[in-house]
Amino acid sequence: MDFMTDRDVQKYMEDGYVVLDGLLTPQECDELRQRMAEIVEHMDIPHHCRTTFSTYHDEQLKTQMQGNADYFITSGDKIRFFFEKGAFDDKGEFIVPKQRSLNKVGHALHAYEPVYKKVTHSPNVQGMAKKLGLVSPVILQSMFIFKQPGIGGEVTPHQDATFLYTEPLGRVMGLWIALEDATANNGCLWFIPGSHNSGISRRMVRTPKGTFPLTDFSGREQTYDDEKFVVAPVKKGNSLKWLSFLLPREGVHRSAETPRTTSRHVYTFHLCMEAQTPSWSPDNWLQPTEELPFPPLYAK
Ligand SMILES: O=C(O)CCC(=O)C(=O)O
Repeated sequence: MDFMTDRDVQKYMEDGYVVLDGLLTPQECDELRQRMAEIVEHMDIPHHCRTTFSTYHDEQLKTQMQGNADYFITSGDKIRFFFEKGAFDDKGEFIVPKQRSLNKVGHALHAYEPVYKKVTHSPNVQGMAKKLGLVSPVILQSMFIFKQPGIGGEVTPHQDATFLYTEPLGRVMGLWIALEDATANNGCLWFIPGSHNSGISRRMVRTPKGTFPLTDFSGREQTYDDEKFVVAPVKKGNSLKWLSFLLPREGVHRSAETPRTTSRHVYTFHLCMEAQTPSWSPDNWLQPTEELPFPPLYAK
């Protein structure tokens, strides 16, 4: 039986996203989390690379000025660490346990970490892409997102196509796998069904070589009616698939008064529909490199 049914495909096309049951077993989820715990245990981050991650533009600029400016933009073919705001003191020393300090690890787990590679190329994932008629999809990037208890901001409403732009639009899709139950309380995603039909209004682009900052935004984020967001809880081992111009946001507005009390670990990666990438924008922050051309999904 197909892992993704005709009904799932229809829902995905209509709403721009669909929750799919049973991509991974609980044991497979634990295996990915265990491997990440080992990676974090051994991470060695020079002070100048202690880079916080934020979806707010002014905070991104501040980070580029404070840190190693190209730490983010050159992370597409590496495994790098991005921290929560508030993880370090003024001297760059951890002020929270390092296991609780990370926002995400990215962006090439799918290429260099065997357990992540196996999941990314698994028969279910390949079957899903085939069911959607993708002839030669490639993997663009992958991330482990932590959503730590007690620290960290929310993900503001955004469209992935702002960061991963193609012409025509709609060639990129995300697969987001819950490694723990993702609920309205620990920061599952919310979507506006059908918002993939209204295009994008903002892009993050590389700036000309030799200029600073290294990336900038053109256009501005649309404003959205909060009431229209629909919650998308996902059980451990299940997954969410969405189109790149759909709008995810995290549901709960986090502040010092409302800290998250449990983590919400996910493994997520993005696919582009074709191996030949005439549609892949050279202005995107993420570019294939000699070291790591975008790998084909239909390979082991
Ligand atoms: O998991 C999250 O909090 C954000 C995920 C997301 O927006 C993405 O992967 O593009």
